[in-house]
Amino acid sequence: MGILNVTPDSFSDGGRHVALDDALRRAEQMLAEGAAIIDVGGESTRPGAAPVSPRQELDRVAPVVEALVRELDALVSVDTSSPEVMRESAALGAGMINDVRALRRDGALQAAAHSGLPVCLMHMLGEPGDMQVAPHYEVPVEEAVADFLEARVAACLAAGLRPERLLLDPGFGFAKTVEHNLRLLHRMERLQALKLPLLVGMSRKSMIGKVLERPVEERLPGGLALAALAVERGARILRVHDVGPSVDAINMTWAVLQEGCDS
Ligand code: 7PJ
Repeated sequence: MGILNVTPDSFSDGGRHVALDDALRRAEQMLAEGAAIIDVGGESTRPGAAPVSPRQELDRVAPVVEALVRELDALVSVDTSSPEVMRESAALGAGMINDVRALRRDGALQAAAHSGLPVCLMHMLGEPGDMQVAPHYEVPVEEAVADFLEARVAACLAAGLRPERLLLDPGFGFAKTVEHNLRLLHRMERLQALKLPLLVGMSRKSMIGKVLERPVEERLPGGLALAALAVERGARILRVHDVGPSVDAINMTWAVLQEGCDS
């Protein structure tokens, strides 16, 4: 899954993909490098980011979703928590909803259920504005994440979403210290007990910056190591900025994991 930010303030490619043409070209490149899904986001969820209105978000996202579907026939995921954006994107041909708030906003469960689209449910506590203030869990972080996601799956099923349409994401970097993130990845097999496909996003995140002391533009090698470990621990979709190198890391990891499988 290649990341296409259409926010003016996304932290690692801030403002560069606001123009529709740029967005299309960037998506085309990610598809050529092996992305299967393009994740379009119009709300910055980086720590401390200011909230945007659904109208603002829709103005940023809708033209990009429409163009990606029409011109590139791409499988488009929409990174949104807003029911309005979910509804409009589904009407424009989006193929997936990616919600960092796991459909907790008013009306989101209903909008997602009505869309008929697959949905990725991500773990986060609080809101982007305050989530990194002092993340704290009463139980081991992997248990807290598993319990949260299990409850969200139950809410989805009660709202009429089918289990085949759900994916889960531990939410690396969302209301988590670097220690939480490392532990969560190390113990990600715990989430396989929920028996749903796992999606993870660690590309260029501050957990890499903190461990390696690297600025955002020097985090690719660290990110590839995390990608390999995530695949080994059950991740089946990786949300990344650097598609080509990630595809190689994933395919190499997969070749090792498949060794002996058909003998
Ligand atoms: C994630 C996301 C993630 C999912 C962002 C960033 C922050 N969606 N949207 N998982 N992160 N599913 O890319 O650094 O980890 S925005």
